[in-house]
Amino acid sequence: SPIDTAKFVAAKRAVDFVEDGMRVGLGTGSTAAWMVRCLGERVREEGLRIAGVPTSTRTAELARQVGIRVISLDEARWLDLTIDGADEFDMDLNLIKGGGGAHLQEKIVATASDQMIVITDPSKQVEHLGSFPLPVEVIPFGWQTSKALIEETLASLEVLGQTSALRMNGEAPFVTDEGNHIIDLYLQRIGNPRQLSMVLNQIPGVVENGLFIDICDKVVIGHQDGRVEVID
Ligand code: DER
Repeated sequence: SPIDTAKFVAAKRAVDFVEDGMRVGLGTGSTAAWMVRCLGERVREEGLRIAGVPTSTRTAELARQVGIRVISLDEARWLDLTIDGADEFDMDLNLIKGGGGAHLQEKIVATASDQMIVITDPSKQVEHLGSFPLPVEVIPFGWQTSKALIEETLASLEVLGQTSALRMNGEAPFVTDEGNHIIDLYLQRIGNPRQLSMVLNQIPGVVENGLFIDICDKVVIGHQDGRVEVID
């Protein structure tokens, strides 16, 4: 499909930045899955010697399937490069991530990397973050209280929307790789993402939010006609 072509060309371009001997953070989502497949091809065909640190169990499984040596973040300690997708990016290269429910490990791995490259298609580019619901990971204990505290906090911040919802997986609450829940915030437009990210993470029960501020170094945009743009 055209959108798959856009994701594929972005993923393939990003894999060109991977050098022999690197420790690479492997993102989660459909665009990141194309990246893992392209990286596996380079390992098999060029004998590229890299170690991959996955950001979810499903990425770990795919990486092993395509022949990438998978190690834990604790074994790697620091990474040379992380390549991951995003749900939105603005012109400051700030992101909303977490659409796939993996933003906690993704943010830890991206922060432990010398460089983060985000692979996207044009639908992810926005003037202001916030049209995509902002994921906030909360521990299961007292999650309804956490949700209420989050909404109370929103009233005092520069956001247009004030509603939130527990993310479901069918009839049951969605559960992350760490066994936590996700509250999606419908903010419409985030005026001050840096402030919002800090305030959210101060709320008891909140583990991490999906705003990536000053973490992304380069955005690769794939187009369905095969063109690729790199913004940094
Ligand atoms: O959950 C995530 O953070 C994913 O990276 C998401 O932001 C992008 O997923 P996609 O590549 O399937 O659109």
